[in-house]
Amino acid sequence: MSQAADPVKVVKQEVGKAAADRVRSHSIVGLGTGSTTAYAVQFIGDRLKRGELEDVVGIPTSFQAEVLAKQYGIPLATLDAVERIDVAIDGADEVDPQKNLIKGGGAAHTREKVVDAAAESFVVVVDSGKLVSRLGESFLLPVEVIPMALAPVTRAIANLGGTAELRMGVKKAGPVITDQGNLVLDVKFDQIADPGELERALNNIPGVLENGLFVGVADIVLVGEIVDGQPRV
Ligand code: ABF
Repeated sequence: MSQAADPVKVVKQEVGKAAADRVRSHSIVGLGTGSTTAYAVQFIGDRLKRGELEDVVGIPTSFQAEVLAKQYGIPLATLDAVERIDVAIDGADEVDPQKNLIKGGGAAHTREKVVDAAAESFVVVVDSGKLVSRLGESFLLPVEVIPMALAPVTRAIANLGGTAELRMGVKKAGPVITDQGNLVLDVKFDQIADPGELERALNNIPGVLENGLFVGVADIVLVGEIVDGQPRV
């Protein structure tokens, strides 16, 4: 008996496809990280293969994005080789009504913010479970920290009202290490009243490289959900 399709997977596929369908030929595309964006990368590759698209160049935001793009045949470039990014497609962990985001569940938010913020159009791809009324409700805020500054940064975050926890790897054998060779703190704030102010305050702490608040960066948010048993974007 065939297994019923996982509805979350179906929704991720649909929203990834909707984002891939927005890509035009002769464009430079920022390729995000995460399972939803992975479908967008796959569908862009499919469109290239079918000849629906031509002359697309990808700018990966992580090693994972680079591997996926190569797997699906999307030519890649680095930021110093392009003059612009036409569109960036990326996931998120939380989206608020103002299209502000928390990202970094995949520990890739530093390169993601560089690419997403540089894009003419930043398209976010999420399932409806990521929608929140206020950031920080359901997801800890990731903060990338250089290893030698872990202790003072943890104290400085506490002074901002946050409780920081070092992100450990899957087997808890050691901490997660970012593509830049740094550590990630996951921070609980009781409430994030002003995401823009907190984003600036965190990045102003010596030793913090980047945090997962993306305020005023997203242009379009594509939300996938199941309606009457059918996936809808
Ligand atoms: C990445 O996508 C991360 O910034 C974010 O945490 C993640 C969301 O992944 P998924 O689409 O798998 O939920 O960009």
